[in-house]
Amino acid sequence: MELNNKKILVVGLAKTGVACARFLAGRGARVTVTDLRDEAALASQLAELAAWDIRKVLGRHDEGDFTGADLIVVSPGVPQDHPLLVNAGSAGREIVSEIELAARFIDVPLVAITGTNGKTTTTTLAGEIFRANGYRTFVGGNIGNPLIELVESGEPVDQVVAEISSFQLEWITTFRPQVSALLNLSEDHLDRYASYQEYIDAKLRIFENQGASNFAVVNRDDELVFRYAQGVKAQLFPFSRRQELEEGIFHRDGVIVYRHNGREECFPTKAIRLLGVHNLENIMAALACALLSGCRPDDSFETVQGFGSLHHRMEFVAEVNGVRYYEDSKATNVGSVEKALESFNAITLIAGGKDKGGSYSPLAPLVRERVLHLVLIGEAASRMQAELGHLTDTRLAATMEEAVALAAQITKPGGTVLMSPACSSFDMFRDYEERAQRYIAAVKGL
Ligand code: UMA
Ligand code: ADP
Repeated sequence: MELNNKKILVVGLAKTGVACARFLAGRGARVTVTDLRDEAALASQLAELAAWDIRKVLGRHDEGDFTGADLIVVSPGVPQDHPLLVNAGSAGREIVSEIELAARFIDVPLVAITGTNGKTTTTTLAGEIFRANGYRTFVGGNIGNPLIELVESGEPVDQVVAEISSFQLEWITTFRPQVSALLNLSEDHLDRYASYQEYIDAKLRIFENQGASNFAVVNRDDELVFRYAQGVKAQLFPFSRRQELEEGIFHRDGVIVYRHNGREECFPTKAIRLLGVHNLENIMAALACALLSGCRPDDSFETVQGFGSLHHRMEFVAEVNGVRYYEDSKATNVGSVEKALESFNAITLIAGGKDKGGSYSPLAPLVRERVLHLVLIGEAASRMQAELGHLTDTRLAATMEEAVALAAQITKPGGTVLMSPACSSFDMFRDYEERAQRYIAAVKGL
């Protein structure tokens, strides 16, 4: 792809925009970056671009920049139906996402992992497995470091493992992973998509350009995933916790069994440190991606056994007065909270935050069965109260500190206090990490 002297517009100047602008300018493109935030808000991003000759349009977007560009590179946070993008598309401008741009310059095999939940855990684990097998591996994508950073650095690698979000898939045209994995589907990001179907369709694009020489690793137990998987062109490689498979990877009686082309490998799960049934699914998906790519079973499984849980995903914080406190700040949708509730009994659940527009009612059976007290915070509190409040003792709290203090007062010894919000954090916190830190500090202060 020739970039020299091309007129390229980068939309959004956060992590993705900075990395793309730098890469493109380095390849001789005439780059304009534009962001709705102003210069003051973007001081640190601008400092990163100081050495480059890049035009900036900040605090607004100008239509002429869109219609006049040879190529537009869109950050994931910019909605696909933005009128200026729609107009530019109609005017025949080429529009790509950062993963599409990066993939055009990546010539080593790519494993791409998506799904509503478990992406980061599975991507991190798969990356570790490849490394343990001696592959020089770049792990990136939605996990936090754009793939274009790899291309910009020119670092030699043998394998890329990418966490991929629905937003990043919106503007792909040729993005074609050797192995794609779809872990699960449940409602999320309905503040961005007009319907659940639109979100699902974006996710399914991970398989769009794959062919018969590629693999699609899919959750056999997730009805929606498996139904849509029937349409893919890649070779289907299912994983299942519930059923034995002729071709695929499944769990039965404490053993993970991998079957491919008549070969079978068995891995006993006894010594695995990652807890929870959902993590069994993440492990099977990561193993499938690695083994289908040529990793060795023994080194791969050794890595699985040594892998502990990532921060802010059902993490134990402390025991105070006989009550155990857990922190699951990364649970930003209903699907992830379901898994957390399935893991404990006698729960005081602290939930709420920025509402993403989905329904909370899928939580009703578990709330009725396992949640003794529900403490709600944030913008979503009133809607959650309306949908779930009648099922259990429900209270409102103004801050995280107040929520923890209240939970400590009402939870009996032997119980569990779980912060698993089902919402994003941006109404009260900078991000999910700050939300976690505030909860941990409040618990430690008890
Ligand atoms: N903006 C505009 N015009 C608009 C809308 C937004 O100019 O109409 C600007 C915003 O002011 C902002 C920028 O565009 O400055 C948006 O940047 P961004 O949100 O794309 O932020 P990045 O830092 O580039 O982060 C993105 C991903 N963000 C999102 O998908 C929202 C990061 O995923 C990802 O780690 C990073 O690229 C590197 O690939 C975050 C995320 O929340 C962690 N992802 C979602 C999730 O996991 O649920 C999908
Ligand atoms: P993602 O990157 O997709 O957000 P994470 O691995 O960061 O996934 O986990 C996010 C949340 O989802 C955490 O609360 C975690 O406990 C939960 N989770 C992890 N894996 C799964 C899974 N396979 N199914 C449902 N929930 C999961």
